[in-house]
Amino acid sequence: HGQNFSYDGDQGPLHWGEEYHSCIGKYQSPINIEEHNVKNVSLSPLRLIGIDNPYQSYVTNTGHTVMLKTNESKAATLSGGPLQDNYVFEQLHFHWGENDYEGSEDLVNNHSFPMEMHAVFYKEDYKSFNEALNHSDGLAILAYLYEVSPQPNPAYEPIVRVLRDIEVMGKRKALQEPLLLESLFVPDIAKMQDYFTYFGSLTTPPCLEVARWIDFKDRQQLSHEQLAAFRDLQTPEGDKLTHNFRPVQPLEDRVVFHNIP
Ligand code: SG4
Ligand code: ZN
Repeated sequence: HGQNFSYDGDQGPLHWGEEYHSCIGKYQSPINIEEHNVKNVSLSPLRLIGIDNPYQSYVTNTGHTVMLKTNESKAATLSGGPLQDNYVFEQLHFHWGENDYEGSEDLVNNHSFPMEMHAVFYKEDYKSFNEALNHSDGLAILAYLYEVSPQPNPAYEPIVRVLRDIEVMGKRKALQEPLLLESLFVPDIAKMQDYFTYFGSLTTPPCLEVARWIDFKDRQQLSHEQLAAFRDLQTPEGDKLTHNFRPVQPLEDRVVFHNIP
């Protein structure tokens, strides 16, 4: 359950709502963030704790994305900013497109980016990720957007290097070295408080409306070759997973906030 979907055709995003009713809900993600239409706010500092220790980590080809988890159950906690409580790191994963001109889920001023990373956290009080999915304040998701650079980004090389070993759906592979989440989550501490935030959903079925999204304005860089490595992963059908982003959804009556550092 929850795996019975794809990014094209009969089971593509336009049909998700037939089986998963939340996918036609009012507060869906992703969205187009229009910078002229955000509400500026000054929230308490967003805090990420525990990310300065390296943790043994592994990646899995889920058939819909490549997902990274650590062997540590509380590798990192997130709090502050728009959040009322502590949120525990569960997993991170990526969304990409078939070329370097599309692939991100959220858009900014209708502009699409070649990749987006989601770091998913669940509310600590709910004890488990699955229990958190039953509550509208269950998840907090950090979203990172990428641009193409001539040089590879060394912080992502440990992940890119093992992708060839997990091309088939269901394959899993440990990273060679313990991973410092800080290198992915806080590339530049000076820019960490500059983000957009809004309430929305999971961007895949079952599209539950349980997520506080935090989209950093800072862009990270990946080379064309690093991006291309993701497109060689395979779908459940054994085709190439060339793209795995959901189209943007109506904002409806939601407000997107911009935190001014
Ligand atoms: C990806 O397919 C993840 O691998 C899923 O994680 C995740 O589902 C799904 O995206 C939706 O998450 O941040 N894009 S998103 O809104 O976290 C969940 C798993 O399948 C439920 C574990
Ligand atoms: Zn995602």
